Amino acid sequence: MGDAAATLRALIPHLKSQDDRSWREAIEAGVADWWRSMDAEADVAADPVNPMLVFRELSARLPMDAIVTADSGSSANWYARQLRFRGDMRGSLSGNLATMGPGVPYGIGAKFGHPDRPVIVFAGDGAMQMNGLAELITIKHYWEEWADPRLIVAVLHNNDLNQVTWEMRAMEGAPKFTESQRIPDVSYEGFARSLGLSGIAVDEPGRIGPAWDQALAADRPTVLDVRTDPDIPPIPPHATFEQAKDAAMALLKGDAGRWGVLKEGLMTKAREILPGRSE
Ligand SMILES: Cc1ncc(C[n+]2csc(CCOP(=O)(O)OP(=O)(O)O)c2C)c(N)n1
Ligand SMILES: [Mg+2]
Repeated sequence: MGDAAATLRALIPHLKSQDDRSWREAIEAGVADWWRSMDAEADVAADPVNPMLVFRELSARLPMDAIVTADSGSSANWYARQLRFRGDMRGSLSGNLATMGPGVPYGIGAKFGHPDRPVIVFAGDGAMQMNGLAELITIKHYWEEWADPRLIVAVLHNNDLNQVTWEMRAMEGAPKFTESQRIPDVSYEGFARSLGLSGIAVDEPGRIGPAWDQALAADRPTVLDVRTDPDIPPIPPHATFEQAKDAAMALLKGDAGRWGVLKEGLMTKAREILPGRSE
C-alpha cells in the first residue's frame, strides 16, 4: 500500500515502453468503427423521426459545461450510445434500479446545484405522464431564479412504453401488447407553453438540428416535443442470438408494429454490421 502519486512516480522508471502498438491500434480502430456505425444508424429513415438522430444532433452542439440527464426508457440507450461527453460536461441517469421518473427532477436538481450551467433532460412520454409534466410546474415556479435559464426537456414522443415493448419482444418473444404499452397522446410542448415556458414541436428529421439551436439560444426553459419512431430497436448492439431470435418470434406472432419494426429494425442492425454502407 502506498500514496498513489508517489507509488506511480516510483514505478515509471521500471516501465519499458512497448514498441508493438497493435493492441492500442485495434482499440482505436474499433472505437472509430463504432462512431461510424452510430452515425449511420442515426441516419436510418424513420417514421417520422429516428430517436438516435435527436441525440446525435445534440451531441455536436453540447456546450462544454452542459449537464445532461436521461430518464429510464429508450432514452437511456440512445444517451449511452450517441452522446460524446467532453470538457466539463456531466451526465446522470438512474443507473442501477432504472426507476422511471428521475429525468426531469435530476435536471431541476442540476439547475439548483449549478444555476449558471445549461441542463438538458431526455425523457420518454411515459415518464412525462408519470411525473415529468407535473415537474414542469416546479420549473415554472423557479426558473427565473437561475442565472442561466436554459433547461431543455427533450421528450421522445412515441405514444409507447417503448423500452418495455422491446424488452418483451427480445426477452420473452412476446408481441407488442398494445393494451398495456400504448399511452394517450398529449401535447408536451403545448403544456409547456401554457406555463409560459418555451415549447417546440418537431415531426420531421430536418427540423431537429434547428430546434436544438433554438432551445440552446432560448431565454427560458424549453420543452422539445419530438415525434419519434417506436420501431427503432433499443436492443443492445451486441444482442445475443437468443434475444434476436425471440424478437423475431414476437414479430411472427402478430406484433402490432410488425412491418415498421422489420424494416427500420433491420436497416438499423444492417448499419451496425456493415459500417460504411450507406444503403
Ligand atoms: C417506476 C417504474 N415503472 C416501470 C418501470 C419499467 N419500465 C422501464 S422503461 C419503461 C417504459 C418507458 O416508457 P417511456 O417513458 O415512454 O420511454 P420510451 O421507452 O418509450 O422512450 C417501463 C414501463 C420502471 N423502470 N420504473
Ligand atoms: Mg414512450
